[in-house]
Amino acid sequence: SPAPASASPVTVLGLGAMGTALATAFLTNGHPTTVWNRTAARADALLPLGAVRAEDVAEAVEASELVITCLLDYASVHEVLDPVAGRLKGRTLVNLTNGTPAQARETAAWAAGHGITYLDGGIMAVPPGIGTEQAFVLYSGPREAFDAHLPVLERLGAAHFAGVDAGLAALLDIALLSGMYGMFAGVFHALALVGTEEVPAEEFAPMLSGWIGAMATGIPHYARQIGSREYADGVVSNVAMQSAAFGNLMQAAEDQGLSPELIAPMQSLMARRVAGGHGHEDVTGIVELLRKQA
Ligand code: FVH
Repeated sequence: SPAPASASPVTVLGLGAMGTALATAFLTNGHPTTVWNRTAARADALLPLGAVRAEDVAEAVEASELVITCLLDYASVHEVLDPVAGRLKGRTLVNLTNGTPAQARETAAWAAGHGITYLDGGIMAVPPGIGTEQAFVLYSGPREAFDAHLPVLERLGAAHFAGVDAGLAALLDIALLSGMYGMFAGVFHALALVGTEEVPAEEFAPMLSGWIGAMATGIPHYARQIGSREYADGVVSNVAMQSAAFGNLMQAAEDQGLSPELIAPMQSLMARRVAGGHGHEDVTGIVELLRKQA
């Protein structure tokens, strides 16, 4: 009979900052954990926690039915796994390496061709967050494989099943990261801008955090407009007004000796949308200009 979930063995391939955090979460929850890393010394810190260091990838793969990869990119995943594809047959591979939906689907097809059960995943946490309430991980692939390994996967953080299409976890992951980097762009520009007048960034930070949080409450409204492509629904601040105000953001950056390159793309998109006769609509309409057929 299968081992109880609490004792299920796991193999972790890749012991960078994230792979080490994953292995630590399994070890501290009592899972027999076999680890492998290209640079073997990175396993040293896990040995006192009970990790078993495999001599090579083949040995690591054969140690567990559940094999987790967390490597730099999909090229390194294939570099590591292609030579041991035969040994992975009949096992479940959960690939938590960041990548695109296309890479996830290509790897799922590769796995299917070798008789490997494949779940693709996207980790929405930084390494110190793994195993805490802040962490969640997206998975896509066969539902039964996700369900079967859920008690183990939940050691890492909340497990969210994105769908049976292997590319969906990566799609959501990339979308969430896109939101994060867009936020970073505006926030970093704002912190640099106040610094041009020697306003300490640390003093300004709480005001900025509160503002960003308040603006984020509009996301469901924006989602309705973008989902329906009805950009005139429920407009509070039309894009013609916002475009005019945005000119001040650009001018202030120049006046203060700051490059506007983190925020500049919004200006041209808004101006194009207004020029196209959509000035009365909401700013969300700029996504129409992003679609390739536009
Ligand atoms: N760290 C984070 O904040 C983010 C959070 C969200 C998820 N990402 C993704 O997780 C993947 C791993 O990220 P990481 O933080 O562990 O990255 P590194 O510390 O740089 O470790 C990279 C590991 O990959 C190994 N590696 C690289 N190239 C190869 C290769 N050709 N063959 C075999 N292994 C390779 C590397 O090995 P070594 O340099 O120690 O020998 C590390 O184990 C990543 O997709 C993030 O986007 C993290």
